[in-house]
Amino acid sequence: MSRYSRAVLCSACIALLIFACIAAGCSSAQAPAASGATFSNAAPPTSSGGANTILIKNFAFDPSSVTVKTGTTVTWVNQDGAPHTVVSDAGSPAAFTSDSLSTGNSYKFTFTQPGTYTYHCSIHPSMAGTIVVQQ
Ligand SMILES: [Cu+2]
Repeated sequence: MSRYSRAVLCSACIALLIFACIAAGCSSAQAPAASGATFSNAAPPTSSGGANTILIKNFAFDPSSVTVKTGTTVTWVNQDGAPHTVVSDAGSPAAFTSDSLSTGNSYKFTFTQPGTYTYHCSIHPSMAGTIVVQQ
């Protein structure tokens, strides 16, 4: 009888210990999870359309004309369901050609020479845009 009650007591102790361990483990595991959330919040907004971001949507570049300073990196983000490209026209001061951008993909080009750059989508020639790079 005493052996039985001792066994019950022990298993109760073990259960308490396990519970305490889980509780302690949970609280210590919460610290890195919280810092991870902060890290993911720090990700740059790619789809909100910043000053140097051109959205590709509805088979058009939006905005179609952008003026930036020399040295600016312009980012194109494809928000269409269809793939698009960003290809400089023949007369542009510098040449750039993106890969085919599927939905959500982006392309960056840094403009190091002043001038007027016209570009188009090689898949849909009616899609055209202009980047004016000022000194
Ligand atoms: Cu296109």
